[in-house]
Amino acid sequence: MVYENVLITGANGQIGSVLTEYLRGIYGSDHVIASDLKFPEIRNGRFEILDATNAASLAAMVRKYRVTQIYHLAAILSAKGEQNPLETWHINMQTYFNVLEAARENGVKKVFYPSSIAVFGEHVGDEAAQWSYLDPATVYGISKSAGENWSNYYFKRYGLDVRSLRYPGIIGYQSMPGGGTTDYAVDIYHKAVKKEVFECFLNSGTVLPMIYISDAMDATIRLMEAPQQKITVRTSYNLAGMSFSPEEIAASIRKTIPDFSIVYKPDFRQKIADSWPRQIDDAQARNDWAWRPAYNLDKMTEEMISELQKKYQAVSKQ
Ligand code: NAD
Ligand code: AKB
Repeated sequence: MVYENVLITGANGQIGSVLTEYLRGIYGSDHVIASDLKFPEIRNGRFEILDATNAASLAAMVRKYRVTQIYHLAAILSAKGEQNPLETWHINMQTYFNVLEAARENGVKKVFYPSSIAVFGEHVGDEAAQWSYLDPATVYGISKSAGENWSNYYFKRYGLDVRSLRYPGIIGYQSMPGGGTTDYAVDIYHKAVKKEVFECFLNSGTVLPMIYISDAMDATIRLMEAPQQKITVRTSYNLAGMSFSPEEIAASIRKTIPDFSIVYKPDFRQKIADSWPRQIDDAQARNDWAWRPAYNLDKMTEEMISELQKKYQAVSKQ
């Protein structure tokens, strides 16, 4: 049997804390090495402190564990990134160069690179096609679109099997988001379940592309397990789950929590949201590796509320 050894950077984050468990379920706990800048609150399996801006440490980690796949999640997201653009560029690009080089020099078979709907900008219109023009408005989006091109370059020049998705805003109950423009769509469920008024940093009608965490995990695994010949996009695949506005998610929540209340106080993140498309055309992903989302807004809302209610009840019993 051929074993895979998987290294995850930025594993403590919103996606990493969930993806790590998915990958451990597939490859076995001993074969998945989670890493981040510090230890997580709860440690279930192998974990290493790793600052991915440090090329030597990253390469040493790849050699130490004979890594065959890297999931590179470490990054600074859209809203937080605007607070320090040059530092964000440095972190997002240097970590990715270090991953690509460590992979190339040490025989890593596959690399996963998470891109974002943030690669699109004001000229994309309402719906982003797979090959729409990329004119991102944030340093985060600029770094992601540069990263997509580097992925394609390493594939074409060195044959490195880099695969990538343009995730929409990810919504899940397991973890909290870390500084993006779509974060409101997670926070809103926590406030609803805690019976608090939700103050939304976007206008009521701002429609953005989003995806439920289970669908995001499914798409990631499907992409990474697809046969090489099925992968026709080496920059990054468009990926769609659902699209909705704050007033639509609030209405969906009220079907279960009728007295839920929301107020709108848009801040600097409104401008970022306004630069992103409302819809994503993901036909290429559907055709190439049979991607289909399983969740719509109401189905996601039901699961989010029920899981968060269980979580908060368990905490209150402690
Ligand atoms: P997050 O902010 O929750 O987590 C990022 C993690 O990276 C954090 O735990 C942080 O400590 C770590 N990190 C930062 N700098 C690091 C460094 N120098 N070395 C090692 N680790 C470092 O982000 P997330 O939501 O989990 O996103 C993961 C990836 O997916 C990112 O690349 C992000 O751009 C991408 N993505 C996320 C979303 C989303 O909605 N969550 C959407 C599109 C793309
Ligand atoms: C963000 O809002 O920055 C992220 C993303 C869509 O990339 N959630």
